[in-house]
Amino acid sequence: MTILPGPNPVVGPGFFLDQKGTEAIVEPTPLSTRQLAEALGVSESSVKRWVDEGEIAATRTAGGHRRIPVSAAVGFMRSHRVRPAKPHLLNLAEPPALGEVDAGSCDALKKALLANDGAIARGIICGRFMTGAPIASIGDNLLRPVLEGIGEIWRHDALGILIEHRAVQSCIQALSQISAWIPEPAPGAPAAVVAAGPADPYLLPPLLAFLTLKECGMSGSNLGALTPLSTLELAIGQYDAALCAVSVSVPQDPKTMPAWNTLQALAVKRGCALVVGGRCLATLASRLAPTTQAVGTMAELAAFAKGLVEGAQRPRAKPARQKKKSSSILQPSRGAFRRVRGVS
Ligand code: B12
Repeated sequence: MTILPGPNPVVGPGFFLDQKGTEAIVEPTPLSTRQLAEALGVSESSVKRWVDEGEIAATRTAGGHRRIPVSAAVGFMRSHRVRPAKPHLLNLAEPPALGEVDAGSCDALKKALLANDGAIARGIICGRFMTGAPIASIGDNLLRPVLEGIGEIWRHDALGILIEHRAVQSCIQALSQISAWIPEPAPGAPAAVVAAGPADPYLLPPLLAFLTLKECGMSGSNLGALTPLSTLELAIGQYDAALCAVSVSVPQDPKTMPAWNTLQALAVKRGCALVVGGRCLATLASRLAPTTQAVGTMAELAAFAKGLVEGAQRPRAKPARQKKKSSSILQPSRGAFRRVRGVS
């Protein structure tokens, strides 16, 4: 695929059109201090000062001019809760509101997806991330309820399935953009492998789980939809994964249990935490081994992953003291893993 040079004025920086007119997401051109100042509605001298003080990561051109990667600008906005004054300069096509996820943003996103207005939809989703909402919150509180509403349309409208497919594509584009803004995990960060199982075509749940784990500082890979459980076993070995997250969005027949049992046994053997979640988790949860974590939301997955990452950062010479058992807090620990919370 050939990428045409320069940001496309319609789709904004970060989204480029290839020669067939298909949108492709590539590393956007870094911003000048003037461009970022204009987008944020602050003076250029403020931006230069933030760069010089190390608040915003930047490179220098051969001529000595500061250049700010879009990911660094997003990182600054997130950590300082800055709302862009001219969001369209940052690929946010007039988001109606910025900030944490609220009912207003759900309504606006649903409206944009129904109208097939991908740019507005992306602006709303990316806007939530830019101004500080964690990926988990975007998944649990924005995409999940909005798609639940969209999922009812097929019952009374033949266009329902078309609308669902289009909506999922717009969400994937926004999440792919966000993925580029999440800082790369530190060297040696614990790895995670994520997938939806065999016969499970749903793309958003594994993508959200992967980005949630990436935001928590884990490295690894999203194998996507329709992944045989035996492939996940191979991936756990290849990545030396500390965590394997499987999304279950289609009902699990008891006949699938042998494959699940093999995966569970392998995870225990390799000291890999196996976490399952998803809309159809109830069809599987009661048959899972006690070593497997069954969790309902991305927020719970994030809490679990944070514990794992913190545990991996602790110096090995000082083993963590045995914590008191809790009935409501997930307590991950690489190698010595136990279930402290489940779905009944
Ligand atoms: C998009 C969609 C499709 C698309 C999927 C496109 C794609 N490749 O992803 C297509 C068109 C293929 C499709 C097909 C079908 N679909 Co459909 N689909 C949906 C829809 C609208 C959205 C699903 C989605 O992505 N949601 C967004 C995600 C983020 O939300 P979520 O899955 O709930 O995930 C959250 C949690 O569960 C949790 N979670 C999920 N995974 C994991 C994993 C871990 C580790 C953790 C910790 C947490 C976690 O976190 C997420 C964020 O909170 C739903 C509506 C709905 N209520 O969900 C219907 C829906 C699931 N589909 C339904 C149906 C009936 C079908 C079809 C049978 C017929 C049809 N309508 O086309 C086929 C069957 C497909 C199959 N092989 O099984 C029904 C299912 C009804 C039921 N009883 O289960 C629903 C509920 C629509 C409805 N109201 O009738 N569908």
